[in-house]
Amino acid sequence: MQAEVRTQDRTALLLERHISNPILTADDWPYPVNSVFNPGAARLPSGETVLLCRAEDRSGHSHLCVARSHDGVTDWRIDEEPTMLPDPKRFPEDAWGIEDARVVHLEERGQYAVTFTSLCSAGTVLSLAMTEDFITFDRLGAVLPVDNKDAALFPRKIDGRWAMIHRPFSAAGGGHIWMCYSSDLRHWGDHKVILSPTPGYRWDSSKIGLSTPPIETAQGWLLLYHGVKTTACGAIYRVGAALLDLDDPTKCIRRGSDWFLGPHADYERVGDVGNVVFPSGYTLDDDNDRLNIYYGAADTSIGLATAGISEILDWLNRHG
Ligand code: BMA
Repeated sequence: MQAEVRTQDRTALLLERHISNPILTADDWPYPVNSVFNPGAARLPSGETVLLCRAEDRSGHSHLCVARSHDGVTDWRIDEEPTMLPDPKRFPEDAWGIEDARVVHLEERGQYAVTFTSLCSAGTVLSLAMTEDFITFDRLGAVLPVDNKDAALFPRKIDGRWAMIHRPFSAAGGGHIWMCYSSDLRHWGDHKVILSPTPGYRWDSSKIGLSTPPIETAQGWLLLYHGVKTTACGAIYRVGAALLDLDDPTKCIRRGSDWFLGPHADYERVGDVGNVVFPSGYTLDDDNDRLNIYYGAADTSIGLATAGISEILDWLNRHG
């Protein structure tokens, strides 16, 4: 995929924003929505890119909607109606909407695992659904109770069990990134904190949470995560990286000291929630190195940024 630098900003050295950004907005939708952002992503065996987008309707609640494209940038074919609506009759935790899907291909099962947040008066709940075609979804219900979000599975079992990253809210100090394990995808245990907000008034001091699902590399699991800094004008959401041990991902081998993608372009600075970049999905090019990172921009539209895995690992070596 060809990407071009749109602006020579401070973050463009590692990640290149696509010249067509934002690549998807509410204006592209075939039915009325307020905003589209925070998509899960997958590349199908046919090479087609599928985004499972969060669409917020004019009630203020969100649902998930599929957009497909052959090149992952243009000519999106968007489902004419919401693809996955909240289903509060079967899943009362959906009462206030569903949002922020992360998509992971589980080769062993021939399925995609979709983790997403369900919202209700009790709080935010982690839900899981399985799909093979992004048309029908088999919902497994709530897998972790309130208050939790920003979850994704690992694409393969680790030591014989499925593994998942999640982010419970902590009244004691923002959000920390945790891991847990399951034999059947329904019952999760052995929870352990793997990354915490950095102490001090730094870019990731208020809270952190998973961005895209973990990416397997020869050096370890590459984890992109968002960090939040709270300022007098509200929160700033930026993105950094860490590397987890391949055999035991609860061990962090290296963590970047700085962020490498932050709100800079107008569409990231200004929107329903300004100063937010929120990557939630990626696809990999045929060279097995170039990442296409799809992100929510200012909780309003969808942006695309590309980077080489080798470049991010090299950056981590220098900034870890
Ligand atoms: C987080 C999530 C995201 C959102 C972000 C910025 O807590 O709710 O869905 O994009 O805040 O508003």
